[in-house]
Amino acid sequence: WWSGVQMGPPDAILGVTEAFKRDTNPNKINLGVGAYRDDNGKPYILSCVRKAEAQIKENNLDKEYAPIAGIAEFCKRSIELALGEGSDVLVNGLNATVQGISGTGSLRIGGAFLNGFFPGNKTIYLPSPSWGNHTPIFKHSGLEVKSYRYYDPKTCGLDFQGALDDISLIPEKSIILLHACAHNPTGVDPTKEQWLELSNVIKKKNLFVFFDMAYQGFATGSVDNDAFAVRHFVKEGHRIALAQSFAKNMGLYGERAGAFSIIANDKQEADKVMSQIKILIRPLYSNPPINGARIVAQILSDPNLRNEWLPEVKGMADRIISVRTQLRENLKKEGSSHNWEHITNQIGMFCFTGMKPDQVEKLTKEHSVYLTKDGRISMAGVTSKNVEYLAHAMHQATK
Ligand code: PLP
Ligand code: TYF
Repeated sequence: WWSGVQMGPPDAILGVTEAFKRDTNPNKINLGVGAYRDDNGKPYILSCVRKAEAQIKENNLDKEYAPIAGIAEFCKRSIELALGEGSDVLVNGLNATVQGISGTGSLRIGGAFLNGFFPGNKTIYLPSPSWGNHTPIFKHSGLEVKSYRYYDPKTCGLDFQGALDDISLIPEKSIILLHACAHNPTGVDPTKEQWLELSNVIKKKNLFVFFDMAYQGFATGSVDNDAFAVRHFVKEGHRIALAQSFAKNMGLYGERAGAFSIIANDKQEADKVMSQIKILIRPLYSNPPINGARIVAQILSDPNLRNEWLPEVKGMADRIISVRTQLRENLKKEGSSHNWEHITNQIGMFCFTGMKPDQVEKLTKEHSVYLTKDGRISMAGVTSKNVEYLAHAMHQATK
């Protein structure tokens, strides 16, 4: 039956880890996948997560199926984290929120809902570049995928004028995807003033906004700061879609805890939307996994655990900010003549280094430093122990 099946290429991001594992160089560094590591290069389990797990265990809960829309307390706490306590949307019940299979699954439910019910132009405009999985997720959902300018390779920063120009050319009633904070892969976010302008332009064009918030807390270390764009757009009357992930900010990668929300005009509309999202979920996977959602709900609803969580997210963000500085300093020490300012200007988990494909190849082949071909490095894999080696390798590959 399958003799006609061709071998597919490895995943552009996860394939990097496979290559890394095959390398026997003891100095090898994996800066491919965006997963947080502590300063010893080890996966990090938050202490609030350990405590939540212990509390959950004590409660001796059963393993019954979750409802189609997931664990209610998880959904309520997730959207509250995004919009802020006391948000009008929550007070008036305007949100239809379901638990998704982490950020990816939440984006996919959103894609399915928009494909089924969006009354406008079923095309989603992504920033260029965007997370590599966005295009296949939305194509798989049946949407058409196009892009708008976002990143300027000349400055390794935001091409704000290019973005405004391209957005003003998007047909009215289309869908636009925005990274809520800590843009992946570039680490380049709009400033607060630029968000205000984007909100105005997008409103004028009557575009529907789909926010992808996979890094709340990871950009600045504050979950409230990082929700600025989402909260501002909602305050300005945008009726948004939102995908959330707890993979990064709670270190729950494999638990697959996330949420998808639609903000509707009124409670009746929200209820109708909710009913249709459930009908879409049922044949996809029936209902979501319970463990990660229980952990998230426990942390967000217990004031002690929540107060333990917030500094732990900040701790992760701060460590990344600190290794950015260390990397820049070490490149200077190496004598690199390039301008590496963007390493510290960019934020979140990634640095879009501006290294060209041949330099990336050199870095991997000659120095066993693994990263994606676009020159993105996951800063979360840089430590005080490997930063010198990394700077040396980057200097050798780029001089
Ligand atoms: N969206 C963006 C921009 C991401 O970078 C990621 C993860 O890297 C995700 C969504 C979703 O990740 P997950 O499905 O693990 O929550
Ligand atoms: O590093 C990145 O950009 C992500 C990481 O299920 C990732 O692609 C890996 C696995 C996954 C979701 C995201």
